[in-house]
Amino acid sequence: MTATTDGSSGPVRADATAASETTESIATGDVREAAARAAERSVAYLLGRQDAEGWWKGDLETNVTMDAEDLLLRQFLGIQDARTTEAAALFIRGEQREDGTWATFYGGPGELSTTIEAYVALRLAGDRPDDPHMARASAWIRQRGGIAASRVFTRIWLALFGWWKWDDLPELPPELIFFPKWMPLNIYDFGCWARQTIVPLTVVSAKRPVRPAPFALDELHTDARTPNPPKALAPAASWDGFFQRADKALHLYHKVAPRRLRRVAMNAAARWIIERQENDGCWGGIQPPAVYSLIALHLLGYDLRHPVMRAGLESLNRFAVWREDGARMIEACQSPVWDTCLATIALADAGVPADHPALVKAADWMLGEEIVRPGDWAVRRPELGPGGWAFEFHNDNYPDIDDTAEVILALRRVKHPDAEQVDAVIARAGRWTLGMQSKNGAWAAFDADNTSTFPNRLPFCDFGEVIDPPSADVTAHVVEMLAHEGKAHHPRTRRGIEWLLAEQEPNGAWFGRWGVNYVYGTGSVVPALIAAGLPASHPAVRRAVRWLESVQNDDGGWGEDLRSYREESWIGHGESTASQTGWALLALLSAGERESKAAERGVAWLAETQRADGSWDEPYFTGTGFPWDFSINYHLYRQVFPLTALGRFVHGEPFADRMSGRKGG
Ligand code: R19
Repeated sequence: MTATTDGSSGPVRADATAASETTESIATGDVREAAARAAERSVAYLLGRQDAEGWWKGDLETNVTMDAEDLLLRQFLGIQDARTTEAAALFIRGEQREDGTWATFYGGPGELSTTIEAYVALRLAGDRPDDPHMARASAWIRQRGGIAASRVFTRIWLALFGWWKWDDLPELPPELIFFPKWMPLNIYDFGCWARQTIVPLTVVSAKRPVRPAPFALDELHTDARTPNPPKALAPAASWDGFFQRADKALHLYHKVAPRRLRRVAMNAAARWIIERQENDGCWGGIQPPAVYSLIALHLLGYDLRHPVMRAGLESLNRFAVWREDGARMIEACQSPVWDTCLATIALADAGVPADHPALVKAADWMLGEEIVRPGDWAVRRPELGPGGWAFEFHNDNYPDIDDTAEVILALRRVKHPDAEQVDAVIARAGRWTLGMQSKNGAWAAFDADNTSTFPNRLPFCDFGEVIDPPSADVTAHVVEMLAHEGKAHHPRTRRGIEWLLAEQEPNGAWFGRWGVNYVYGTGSVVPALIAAGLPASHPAVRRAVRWLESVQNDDGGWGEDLRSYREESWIGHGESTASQTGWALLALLSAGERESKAAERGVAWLAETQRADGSWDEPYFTGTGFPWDFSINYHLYRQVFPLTALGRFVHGEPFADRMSGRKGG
C-alpha cells in the first residue's frame, strides 16, 4: 500500500500488463453467474478500501505540471528540501517517454508546455542539460518552437525566474476586482477554478517579481539571441484582434497606473483571497489556486510564518502521494466526496444491504460534509438557501451540482437510523440544486448562468476552460436525482429533459464534459431519461442504444480515447477500459437491454478482465478536467463503475419499483 500524507492508503499503481492474473474466460450462458462472482469479489475489494471515517478516495492522477509547479513554487519561496525535490524528480523522470517528452495522459502525444515544465523541474533537481534524457527533451522542445510557443501559465512560471520577460505576457490588471458583477469580464464571469487562479495572478502580474535563476535556459529557445520573438496581430476587426490591441493598451496602462488605485486593488484581491481560504489552509480544494494564492500573498508582504501562509503551505503537502518506490506524485485535487457517493451507489447496486455498517458509515460521513453556508455561487443566486456538497474534503465555498446530485442518490440507497436528518439534508440539497438551474434549463458544475464567452477571448486564457456552462453529464445526473426524488414532472426537471433531448448528437450520443467522452455523456443521459419516465422505446433512447452497439469493441468492452475531443475518428473508439465499459452498460441496462448480446458481451469482458483481488486495471485516463487540455485518471473509476454495471446486470435497476407506473411520461 502506498501511504499518503493524510494517513490514508492509496492504491498501488496500476500496471497495464498485470491483467494476466485474470479469471477464467466465460462461455455463453455462464455470464450471469460470472457477473455475480465478479461483483462479489469487487464488493470485497471496495469494502476493504473504505477509510475508518467512512469515505473512499482513489488517487487523482493528472500530469507532471502539478509536480513541476510544486517544485517551482518551493524554489520561488526558498523552501526547497532535498528529500521532496528528489522524490518529485523521481516521479517526473519515471513519467518521461522514449522520445524525451511528457504527455498529459497515458499514451498521449508529447505536450510542449508540460515537457518544458518537467524539464525545468528536473534541472532544479540537478539533472544536467547534457544528460541523455534531458538532451532528448530539450531538442524536442526546440523543434516545437521552444518556450515562446508554450502556454501563458508556463511562461508566467518562467518569468518568475527571469527566464521569460514579464512584458511579453498578457496583462491581467488587479483593477479587475472592481468590475461590478453586471460588467463583462468581472471575476464572476469566470468559472470558479479560473476565478480563484486569476485573482492571485492579477497581483503577481502587477508586481512582476523576478527571483534570481539558478541557471540559464538557453537550450529551450529556438534562437537564444531572440528568445521573445514578436507575434503577428490578428485583424483589428476580429475579436482576437480587438483583445490583442486591448492587451497592448493595458501594457501601457501598467506603466502609468495610479499607484494608489493599484494598491487598493491589490489589497482588495488579498482580502478576497484570504476570505476564501478553507479551514484546512487550502483554496478551493485544488492545487493551482493554492499555489498562486501563496505567491500573491507573499508578494504583498505576508511572511512565510504568517498563519495564513503557514496553513496554506501545509495544505500543499496534503496533495502529495508518496508511492512505494519512493516517488512523490502531486494530485491536482482530491475526490473523497465524489468517490464515496459513487462507491456507495455501486455497493448498493451490487446487493450490499441498505443497513450494512459500511454504507451507514459512508452516509454518516457524507451527512457531515453537507455545506450549510453560501459560497461564490450566491453571487448569481442571492436568494437561494445553501445545501449541497463539494468534491473535496474542504471546499465549502464551491459546492458542485454534480456531487450534490450523486450524494443525494447515494444517501437514498442507505437505511440510516436518523431518517429525519437524512430527509432534511436532502430537502435542502434538492432545493439548492433546483435553484442552480441555468436560464437555458440545464445545469453546470459549480455556477448558474456562467456562460459569458468573453473570458475565452482574453489572450491570457489559452489553456483549459475558463467558463462553466451547463453540460449534458451534469444535467443528466440532476435529472436522475430529481426523478428519484419524485420530481420527474417538476417544470424544472421537464426543462432539463427537453434540453438533454435537444443536445443529443446526430449519431445518437451525448458529449461528455467531465468524463471521456461520448461514452460518458451517453452513459449518464440514458439512465436519467429512463428514470424520468421516458419509455425505453423512445426514439432518443433507441438512437443511443444503436450508437453504443455500433462502437462496442470486438473484445466486448467499450473504450474511447481522449483524442476524441480533437479528432472525430476517435469518437466512441479506443482500447476497452473498465470504467467506460461500465458507463456503456449503465445506458444499455437502463434501456431494457439486459438480455441483449451487447450487454452480455460487455459484462463478460468485465468478468474476464477482473484481477484475482476483485479490482480492475486502468492505465487509460477516463476523467476530464478540461476537454483535451487536462485529463484525469480517477483511480477508483475502474472499481465503482464496473461494479454498478455488474450489480444492475445481476439484480436489476435501482428504484425499479418506484419507476414502474411512471412509464410513458
Ligand atoms: C465530476 C465532478 N466535477 C464536477 C468536479 C471535477 C473536479 C476536477 C478537478 C479539478 O482540478 C483542477 C481544476 C483547475 C485546474 C487548472 C486551471 C486551469 C485553468 C485556469 Br484559468 C485555472 C486553473 C489547472 O489544473 C486544474 C485542476 C467529475
